[in-house]
Amino acid sequence: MNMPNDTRSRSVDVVVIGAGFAGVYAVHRLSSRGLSVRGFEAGSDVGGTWYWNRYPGARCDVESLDYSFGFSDKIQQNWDWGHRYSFQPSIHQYISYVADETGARSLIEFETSVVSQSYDAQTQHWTVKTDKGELITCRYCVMATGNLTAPLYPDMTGLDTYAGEKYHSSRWPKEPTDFTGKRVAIFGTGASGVQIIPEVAKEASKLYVFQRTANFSLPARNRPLTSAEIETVRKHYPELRDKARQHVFGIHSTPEPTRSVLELSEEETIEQFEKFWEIGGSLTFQMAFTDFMRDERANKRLADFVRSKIRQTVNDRKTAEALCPNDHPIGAKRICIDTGYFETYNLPQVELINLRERPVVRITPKGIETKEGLLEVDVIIFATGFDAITGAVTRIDITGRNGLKLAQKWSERPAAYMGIAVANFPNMFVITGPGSPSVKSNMVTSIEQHVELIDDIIGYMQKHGLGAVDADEEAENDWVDYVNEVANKTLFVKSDSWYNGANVPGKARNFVPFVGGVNTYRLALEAMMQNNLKGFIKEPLINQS
Ligand code: NA7
Repeated sequence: MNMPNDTRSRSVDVVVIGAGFAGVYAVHRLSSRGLSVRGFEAGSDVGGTWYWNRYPGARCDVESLDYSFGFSDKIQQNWDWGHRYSFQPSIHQYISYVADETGARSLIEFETSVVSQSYDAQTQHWTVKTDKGELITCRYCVMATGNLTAPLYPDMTGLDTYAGEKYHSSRWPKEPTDFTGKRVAIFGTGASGVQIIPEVAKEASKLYVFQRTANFSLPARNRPLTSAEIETVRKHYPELRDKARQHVFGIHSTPEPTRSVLELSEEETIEQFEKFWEIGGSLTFQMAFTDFMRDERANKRLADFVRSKIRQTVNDRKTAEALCPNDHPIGAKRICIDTGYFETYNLPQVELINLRERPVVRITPKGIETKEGLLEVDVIIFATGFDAITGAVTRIDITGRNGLKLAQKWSERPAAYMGIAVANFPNMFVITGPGSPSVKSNMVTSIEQHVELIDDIIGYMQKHGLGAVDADEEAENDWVDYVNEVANKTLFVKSDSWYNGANVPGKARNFVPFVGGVNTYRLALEAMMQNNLKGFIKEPLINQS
């Protein structure tokens, strides 16, 4: 074992790549085991998603009292959440506090990206290279690279010639932006666009929203938390965290559904949905009934209800129709939650451009040319999403056994055994990787689960004198088949979305997250551990002296 926690060392036990929730906890947890750990982070601070996505209006769509770590009672007792759904600055402050409180920050090198890593089977070690040219050897690589990290920019003719300001939602500057009096165009009406649009509309003299696909969005009804709510949760954190761990989505605030919406009459359904609409949030709806994602008739009830709300809210009929999603079941793309999104289209300065009818011909130095002429703008905002789940991993040049490249392996199907280990890439662990609940769960619960699993696997290896563990290819294939089988029984597969890679030109089409639930997944992981790392090939430690 190397010198514990020596950040100057060129050889450590573990390299952790990324310093969001996953990286910070992994650094803390594995260094607490006595391993020497070094973290690398491209940004200048911890936070990951909550460091990069600092656009106006950025907030979480999971409730604050759920979206937090349970591993330290001191941390959960000390932290004060302000709102039902936290804003980006508050989540960023929280993860900074966790990094300081645990001491993880001192083991992380910032503004340093890992560019490549390769495995040497003779030594059972990885060699990791950073963009500063440094080489680090380590036994374990933990990919805490995040699921929504690698931003996508549209490939538009003439984009390079544009002379105005350009922003991507996920690469927002640290300095405050001010769009007062400016003509702004925004591309993208996913979760990020839906949050940005009402904020920018308050400042801009003109806002053009370029929409390719209309999205379902529900009101967040965000509000400050009361001290009584906070105190109740504080008192019961241990039970609530346990409840979250056993919950299909990994949350404690909303119990699991037990009945079908089809048991209700049409009138009862509307009455119930109206109540949920007032409560706000998307899980309020999604956790109420068992069959929204399993039965097209159930799904249509909710989709029709939301479409009727859009028509009631948006004054201009043509705009309202264009905003009504009609090409995918509700929930098959992530449902947005918003604050005044549809209402924004009633403002005189806001104009929706339906790209299906009015595509972009080219970008010019002055603005955006559609077939109906040039729209001059001072600012273009891209809220065009990510090469999700796999993108942040495959953008690193990763070489496993026998020269196998991870990007090549995943070009056909992004396979990982139990969503965490990739065959032929021994001792490399992908936190919330493909085939784990990841983005179809409360990310913080899933991150804790994976970090603790990695810690347990390493503990097992140390106890049994193992130098490497590698996912068995057959076990990996069986797991991916199972993930697909579970998804194919749902309506999640009935859309072109970033869940299945459809948003990235040329990317393999596979439904990537495990949608069988955090609870089911937990049982599978426990069975794997109880069966002595079933599905892993175990190699004894090669003595290097
Ligand atoms: P999303 O959900 O991937 O949304 C991206 C949006 O950008 C979506 O509306 C896309 O339309 C649109 N898009 C992408 N490329 C283009 C081009 N070339 N032209 C026009 N419009 C385009 O990313 P977000 O950042 O909003 O949210 C990601 C997740 O973060 C979210 O689900 C939460 O979990 C948090 P499309 O639907 O592909 O037609």
